[in-house]
Amino acid sequence: MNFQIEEILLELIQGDITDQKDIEAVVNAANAQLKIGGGVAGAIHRAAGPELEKACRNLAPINPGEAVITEAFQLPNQYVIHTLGPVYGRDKPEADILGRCYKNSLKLAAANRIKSIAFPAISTGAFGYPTEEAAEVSIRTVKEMASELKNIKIIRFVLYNKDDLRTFESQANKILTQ
Ligand code: AR6
Repeated sequence: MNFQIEEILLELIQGDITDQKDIEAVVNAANAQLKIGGGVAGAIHRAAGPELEKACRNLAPINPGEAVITEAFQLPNQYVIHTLGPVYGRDKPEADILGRCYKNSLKLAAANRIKSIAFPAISTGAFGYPTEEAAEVSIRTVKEMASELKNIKIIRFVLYNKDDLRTFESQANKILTQ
C-alpha cells in the first residue's frame, strides 16, 4: 500500500530488509554494540559480510534513539543506517525514544543526500514493542518530518509478516488519510 506525504512516497510492503535492491539506505534495528545479533541485525550483518562489523567498531556503542551510518558492503544498497530502539518497558519514555530512532535516521539520510530509505519495524522483535503502538509512532514521525526531508523521495516500511503489514497499513490509513 502506498501513500503520498508531500513530496515523499511512503510504501508499506511485506518482505525482507536485506532484499531491497532499489533502495539506497536500509535501516538496521541494531544493538548498542553494533554487532551481529539476531533478527534484522543478524540478517543485515550476514548479508553485508564481516566488513560491516569492522566499519561499526569505531562508532559503537550507541544510545537508544541514536543513529549512525556506514557503507553497505555486500548488501545491494549504498548505506546502512544503524539505530538502537528502546527496550519496551525499560527505556522510557518509549514512544519518544522510538520516534527519535526514525527522526535521527531520516536526518542522517537527508544529510547524506539519500533519496530512498527502507525501515524495518524497529523494536517490535526482541525489544518487545507492541506492533500497533510502534506503527503509530513510526508513521506519525514520518508525517511530522516530511517537510524537512528535501532529498528523500521514497520511504519504505518493510514488514516481515502479513499481520505486521496489516497493522502498519491500518495505522497509516488512520494517520495519513483522516
Ligand atoms: N527483514 C525485515 N524485518 C525483519 C527481519 C528481516 N530480515 N527479521 C526480523 N524482522 P528485531 P528489535 C522483523 O528483533 O526489536 C537483535 O538481536 C521482526 O519480525 O530485529 O529492535 C539486535 O541485536 C520485528 O518485527 O529488532 C538487538 O539486540 C522487527 O523486524 C535487538 O534484536 C524488529 O525485530 C533489537 O531488537
